Amino acid sequence: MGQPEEGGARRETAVAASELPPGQRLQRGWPVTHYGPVPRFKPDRWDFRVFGATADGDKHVWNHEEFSALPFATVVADLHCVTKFSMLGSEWGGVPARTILELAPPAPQVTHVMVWAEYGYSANLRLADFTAERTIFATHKDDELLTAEHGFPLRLVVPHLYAWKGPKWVRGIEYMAADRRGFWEERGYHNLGDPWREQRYSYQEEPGDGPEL
Ligand SMILES: Nc1nc2c(c(=O)[nH]1)N[C@H]1C(S)=C(S)[C@@H](COP(=O)(O)O)O[C@H]1N2
Ligand SMILES: [Mo]
Repeated sequence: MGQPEEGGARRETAVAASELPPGQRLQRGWPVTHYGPVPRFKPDRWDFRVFGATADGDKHVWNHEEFSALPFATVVADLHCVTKFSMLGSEWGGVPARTILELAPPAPQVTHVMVWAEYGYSANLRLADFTAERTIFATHKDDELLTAEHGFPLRLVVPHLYAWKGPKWVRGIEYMAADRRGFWEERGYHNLGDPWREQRYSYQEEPGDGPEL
């Protein structure tokens, strides 16, 4: 026997060559990677806020029950950590970022968003990255509710960017009329974070890629 295992190994090599961004390797299982402690979910205190330059000038707030009632969708996407491991082909379930944009539209001058999470973690995105078809606020992965370590009750998944651009334990979105660096973008990571262009570190940035450091 042993035939299936060989087949498996061959497939993995093929996957690594054709589907992984440069410098990434395939990861078995799902490691937990983040800075700081895992927050405890308090359902009665949890809310999701859209603020900053909204079209109507108001802050939009959903409590957990209201957020859970928003239309559910799924997206198949890979996760690429800048520390070089990738996890391929997960099915993320939750609320598409586009749904939030329709319910709480940004003002015309908005060019970027800051995604805010528990304990002040943040990640900045160009509006186009946020409105991308597959960007999703995930509550589920592969039909199972997220665990606390993986971001329960809500994490952002931005399939086409490195995973630090998708905060776990996300609590809100700030609409911005100019770019501003988030948590890792201020600490040496690339302002844009495209894994296919291997935009890992801020020293690789070209003029126009981000605000002055
Ligand atoms: N709030 C928060 N979200 C975060 C991080 C973090 O430090 N804090 N780390 C990011 C990084 S670098 C990665 S690779 C992924 C890891 O997600 P996982 O632990 O579910 O694999 O979460 C991202 N989201
Ligand atoms: Mo990461």
